[in-house]
Amino acid sequence: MTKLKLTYFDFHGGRGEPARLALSIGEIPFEDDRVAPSDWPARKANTPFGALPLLEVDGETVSQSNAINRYVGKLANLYPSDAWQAALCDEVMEAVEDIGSKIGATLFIPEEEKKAKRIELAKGPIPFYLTRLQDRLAAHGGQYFAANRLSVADLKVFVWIRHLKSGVLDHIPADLSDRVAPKLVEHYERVKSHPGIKAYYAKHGIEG
Ligand SMILES: N[C@@H](CCC(=O)N[C@@H](CS)C(=O)NCC(=O)O)C(=O)O
Repeated sequence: MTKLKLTYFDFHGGRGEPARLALSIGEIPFEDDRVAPSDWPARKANTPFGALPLLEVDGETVSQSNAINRYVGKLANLYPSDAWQAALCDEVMEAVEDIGSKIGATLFIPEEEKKAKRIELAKGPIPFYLTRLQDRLAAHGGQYFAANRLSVADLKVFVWIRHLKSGVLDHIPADLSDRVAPKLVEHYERVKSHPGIKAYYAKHGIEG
């Protein structure tokens, strides 16, 4: 049997979370390797591009979150087999990367700069991506982003909306997505209520 090890930081979110969710929904056994911040400097040099997540498959390593999402999506039947639907799924995952990178750039900067940058993000780029994702959802049937069924694109958007709604991002109002993109929040609730997602977070003792 193929041996899988998914390595990411030790929190319930971020770029590694969609793959954890996909593997769990697909009931595919994997080693959930969670890196503590104190261990990261020593491990960074052993990664292909100096970053996480990483997936090890029978000892071979692949990095880049969306490459990993596509791979585990195929294993878990959460990636469209149709080439066009697969492109729609990819489009959404890359869009979340675009906005996620902008938000990520504000994580470890001085407080004043962080505040200014986040206020700007909450005024422009975040509402832009929220409404455009909502439009793509509506254009593709309103329930899921591709092939009218759950895919890794839905998981990636779910993880992003969950992060926004959690309120952990200072200066970005936790209700921004509710105000700007209510249909996307309905989608978040739809994904959150999936039995596989509920089981995953119940196993980790958190609400989801
Ligand atoms: N394009 C990469 C970006 C990976 C990335 O920036 N990962 C962050 C965590 S989400 C990281 O490893 N940061 C620690 C570091 O860069 O030292 C991907 O999609 O996987």
